Amino acid sequence: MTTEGAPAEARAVLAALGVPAERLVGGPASRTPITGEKLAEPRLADAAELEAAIGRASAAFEIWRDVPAPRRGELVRLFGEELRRSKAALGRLVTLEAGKIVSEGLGEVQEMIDVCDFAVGLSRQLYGLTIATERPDHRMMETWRPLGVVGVISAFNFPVAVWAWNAALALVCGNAAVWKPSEKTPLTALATQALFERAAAVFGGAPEGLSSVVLGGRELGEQLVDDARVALVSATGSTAMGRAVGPRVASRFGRSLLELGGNNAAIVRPSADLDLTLRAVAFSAMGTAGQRCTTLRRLFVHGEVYDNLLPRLRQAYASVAIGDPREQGVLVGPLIDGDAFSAMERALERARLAGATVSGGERVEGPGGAESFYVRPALVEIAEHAGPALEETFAPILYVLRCDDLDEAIALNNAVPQGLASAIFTNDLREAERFLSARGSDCGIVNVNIGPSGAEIGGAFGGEKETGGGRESGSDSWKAYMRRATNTVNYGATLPLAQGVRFDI
Ligand code: UN1
Repeated sequence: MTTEGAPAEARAVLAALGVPAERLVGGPASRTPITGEKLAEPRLADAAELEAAIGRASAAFEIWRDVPAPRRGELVRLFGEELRRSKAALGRLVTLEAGKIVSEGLGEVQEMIDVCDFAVGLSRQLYGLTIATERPDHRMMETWRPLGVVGVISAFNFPVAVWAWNAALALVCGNAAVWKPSEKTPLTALATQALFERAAAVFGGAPEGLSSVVLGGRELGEQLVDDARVALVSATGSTAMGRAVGPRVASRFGRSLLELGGNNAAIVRPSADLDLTLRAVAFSAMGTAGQRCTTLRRLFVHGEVYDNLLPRLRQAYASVAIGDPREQGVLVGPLIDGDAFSAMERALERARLAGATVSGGERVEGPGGAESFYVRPALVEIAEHAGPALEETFAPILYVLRCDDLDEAIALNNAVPQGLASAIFTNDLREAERFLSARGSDCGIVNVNIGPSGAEIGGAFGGEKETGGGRESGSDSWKAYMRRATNTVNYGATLPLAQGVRFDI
């Protein structure tokens, strides 16, 4: 497989996926983190273009909400087909644009396909309840209705899958979608939109503007957030971003679905299967170069197994293959940019000053010289749960702390502002159940004997506290994309009032 010519390859893939060449000129340079080379210059949208996109989406919604849900599912099914056909090409573009290793680039597209399949099934299962009523000859039920325009703001690290979680559900639920992707990953967004348009052409009759993408920066995001026609803003990114978005949407009584930062932990107990633990920790902490919101960032290891696990972990950190993510065997690709590297350096410096033992963390030579940022993942042994360990640094840093007492380990798991993902490694049923219980982990994702990252799409995805509280993807997350109407129907000839109230005129 070629390890050169990222710009040429990206251009070829974009053309094959149907992105018109004129979309790729006239804007700021978009670069690959693999080498730092420019891939294209996609033109950004201005305020008027976003205004028009929301207008088209609003008009599309008025048509789409009347299309029967299983028929809406057909469009999503066709989109899933396009994704299957173009999995290799789009996965490759994810690698080129976000720097993910090949199998993770493909995995990201698979996650899109999976959520399309899920949404297609869902399109025949948007169930409401029938509820017992206290009045004779009455029927009470709830029905779920489409919301309107859904604004999707997505992050660079899952440049297309997280949009697909939102869009696939939003569409089968009868909504229109407007997408503002990360400024760092515009090309995969344009390619995804082109595939969506192919599916819409095969479908025939999808209203124009049903799903669109607008490229731009913070101001464009703010405009999307503030527009009263956008019924739901689903935003994935930093807690700082969510802190800005949430109140703005709330102030106009819009809905928001926030999927923000995580500072995810795992607890290792004496009975843990250490081979399995090692592999799970390695993937969760070093995979995607530590740039998943579910990345394992803190590890609490029981003293009885500490001196067995840690040398093996240090060895894994010292030997993991880092480099060009297109190369076979490489497991850790580049950080997204120099800012990510600086943030990592700052966190490690603070840890060192606080007396931590740091292995790894140094810059590693990559294919692109100074313009790309490859690092050895850092294993940071700390004596105290403090300092940078309490913060989410979007880079591969794993803080390790010895902790014997399970209650204390659970308290530490919960002692950060975020509440996304967590795990325990144990073969002790009582410990596992305690971690899963109401007194256990306070996160949205609580696992046993698998790491905190790499969730399947069938479960509801998201977390508590500063993670934002939203749930996307599986289970009943679809309800966030609909409004519930409670309907009471009187099929009798009298008018009995609830609670026995009399009002005889
Ligand atoms: C994210 O990092 O924003 O569970 C999403 C996981 C992936 C999704 C991560 N399925 O790690």
